[in-house]
Amino acid sequence: MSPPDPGASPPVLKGYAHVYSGKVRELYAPIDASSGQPGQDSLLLVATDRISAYDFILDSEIPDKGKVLTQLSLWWFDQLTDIIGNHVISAAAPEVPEAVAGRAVLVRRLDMVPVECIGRAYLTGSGLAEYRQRSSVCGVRLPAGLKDGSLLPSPIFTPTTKAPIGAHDQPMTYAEVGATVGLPLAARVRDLTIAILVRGNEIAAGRGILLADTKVEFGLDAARPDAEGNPAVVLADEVLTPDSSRFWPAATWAPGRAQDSYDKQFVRDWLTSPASGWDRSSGRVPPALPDDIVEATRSKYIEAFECLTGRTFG
Ligand code: Q0Z
Repeated sequence: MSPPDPGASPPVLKGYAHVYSGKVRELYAPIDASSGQPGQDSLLLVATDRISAYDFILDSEIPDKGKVLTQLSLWWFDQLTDIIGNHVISAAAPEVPEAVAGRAVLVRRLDMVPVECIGRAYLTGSGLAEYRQRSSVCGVRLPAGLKDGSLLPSPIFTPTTKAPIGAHDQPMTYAEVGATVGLPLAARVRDLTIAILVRGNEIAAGRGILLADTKVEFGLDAARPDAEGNPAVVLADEVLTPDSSRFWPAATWAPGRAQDSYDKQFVRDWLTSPASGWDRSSGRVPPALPDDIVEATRSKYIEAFECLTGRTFG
């Protein structure tokens, strides 16, 4: 993944200090009115309309993508509250400023579990590559004969390290997660990751969408101890969005080839077509997208939101 353009500065938000730029999101800390300093208890997560494809952040933005993904993530948090609590404080004014209304959430600042928790229901991507080399993924042995896109016998936990931006995350075994965070917490985040993916697929299944895999992040909330006095494990970041998960259209799912992407298929097809004039292996940045590809892609994000939630977007 190419790092964000160092020349691009994040928008100034009155009353918030910018703390970090992600690939497609920005992180701010509210400035405490009495001290005039950034607070330590909360963060403002802002989703932009930026989009990535083939490990590049594209020059073109997808209008409303930030809002659609933020609203979808909030809806999923509500579908998961019986499995796990979440970090959301408020998604409305005045905690969320007008300038980023609909695409930002004020969240509790947590001690993040330093592991990318990935659950896979179907085999593809880096999981498939690892399977072809050694018949296992992150130490989980798999049956012979699986293909690109195969449904796994049961969902698996395939954690990775959190690499700095621009670098690639490295697979971890479950034992390595245990050595990093302790076995009780390793077991907890593994079971939670699988439970979130299973629930997500139960809900998505009837709505024409398959969730091939997902990345979730957990944090510890010291302010909310559990029954044994340990800090509560809380679901953080975003959840079950097309940016954190592979969404596949159920209608065209067919193991044995790369699956269509629910959200980015128009972008990928155009970038790899002669029309774009771009060669993926050239190392050059992809060209800007034509308006019709931008509009078709916007429609797919809205379609996924409306299809899953049963709500109308906007
Ligand atoms: C999330 C990220 C970005 C959005 C840190 N509740 C939390 N407590 C502490 N840290 C985080 C969270 Cl969500 C946290 N990220 C990833 C980066 C925009 C989210 F630029 N990093």
